[in-house]
Amino acid sequence: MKGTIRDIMALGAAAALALFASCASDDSTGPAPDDGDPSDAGAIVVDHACTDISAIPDQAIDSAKSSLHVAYGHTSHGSQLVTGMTGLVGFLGDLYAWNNGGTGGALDLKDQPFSGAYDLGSPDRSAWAAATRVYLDAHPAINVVIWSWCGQVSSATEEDIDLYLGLMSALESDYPGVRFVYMTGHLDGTGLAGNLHARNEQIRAYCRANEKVLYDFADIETYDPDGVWFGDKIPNDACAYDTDANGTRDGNWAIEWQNAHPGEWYSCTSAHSQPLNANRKAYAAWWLWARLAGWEGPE
Ligand SMILES: [Ca+2]
Repeated sequence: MKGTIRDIMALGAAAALALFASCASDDSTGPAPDDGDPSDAGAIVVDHACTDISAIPDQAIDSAKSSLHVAYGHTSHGSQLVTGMTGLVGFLGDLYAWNNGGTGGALDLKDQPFSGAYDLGSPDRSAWAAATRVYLDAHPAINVVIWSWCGQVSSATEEDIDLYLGLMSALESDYPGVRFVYMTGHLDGTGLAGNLHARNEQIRAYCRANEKVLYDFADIETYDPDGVWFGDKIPNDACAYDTDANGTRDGNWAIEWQNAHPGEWYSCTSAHSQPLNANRKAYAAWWLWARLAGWEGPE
């Protein structure tokens, strides 16, 4: 199985390059030349603009289910992806089925399969990388590895993030048949002037410059489904924000949107947050899986 995903990605290299800055298909300059270098597949950035699950063709969902074998390490915040994905099956049907092993045509997603580490910062900032190597060596069919943060980006130094990025890149070098998905850290209410934002920007810049795969957790939870941005309103992981710029959070965009749009979202577990946030994490997760399986994005 090794190399499968890379091969698929190479086929879509030109389109992927054109899409690297955004999920939307805004390719007005034509496809970039494909020089045949599989390392030139381009960045995949999955952010708030990648939350329209209806834009993902069923065929792309099926391709993800038939070709991907995902290992996902996370703690509570990161669980939003999988609790959202579980709820999604009840909301939109078995097309979006997933389980450990991929039985019945479902996506094969190993939830928390790693030993010795819990997330990107627990028990320390490097144990996850060692745990990943042990796991991959014993499970060569895995072709996607994704790890989330708990709150450790908030307290990270620039050097801490450099360590993360370096460990990820080393894994990519040593396991060329595996796609490694980077993540930003969840919102913490410190706003655009906070350390979290600076460190997330560091992760984003690195991923774009080095054509990585990024699931932009913080960006996804900074917008409501209508595209309204709350980034300058000190939003936190619960989707609470400051409606009147007095420095105190007094609104909640997810609860407000849920109340205004009955039937357009589904109830599900959403650790530290509202169901809508996990809904959108699930939509973006499927966008990620589809892109990793070769989907080039919406027409
Ligand atoms: Ca306020």
